Amino acid sequence: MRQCTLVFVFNQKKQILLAMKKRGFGEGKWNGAGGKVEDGETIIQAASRELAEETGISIAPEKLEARGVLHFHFSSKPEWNQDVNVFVSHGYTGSFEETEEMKPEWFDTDKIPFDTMWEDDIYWLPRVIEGEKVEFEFYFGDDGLIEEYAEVYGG
Ligand code: 6OG
Repeated sequence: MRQCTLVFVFNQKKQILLAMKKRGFGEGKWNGAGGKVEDGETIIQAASRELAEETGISIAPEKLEARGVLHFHFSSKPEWNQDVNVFVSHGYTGSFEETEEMKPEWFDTDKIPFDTMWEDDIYWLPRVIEGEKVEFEFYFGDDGLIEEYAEVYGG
């Protein structure tokens, strides 16, 4: 399965950095920063690179904490199928900026805009924020909504 990354940064006020995706897959949704792992890089190197490209924030790969994997299946668009490797970071260097691809913003963790995010996020993001590691399978139907999902234990 294609490997992708997704990074959530927290600041000293315990706010979470989300970015509005301005184009491409997931356009119009708030999400962490991330993208596809390229040939010749590790998953964690890709996570660090995508975060810098999309938000201007630098976090060394070794400072990213792995928080699990989400397996996404799209029945009518198998080319979208992907494993999304989730990371968090407490603290960062540099300042974030709006880029061509994303508009980043801090949110209080009790005010996360789940209604303008991917439908799956409500199942796992609160647990990642609480410090857990998660693994889920999500199956999306033709209408772009979740048809079925399951938690993977002991993964
Ligand atoms: P690019 O195509 O921009 O990488 N992604 C998802 N994130 C959430 N929260 N839910 C989903 O449910 C997702 N599917 C993909 C992974 C796509 C970015 O979008 C994330 C990548 O960070 C279906 O290179």
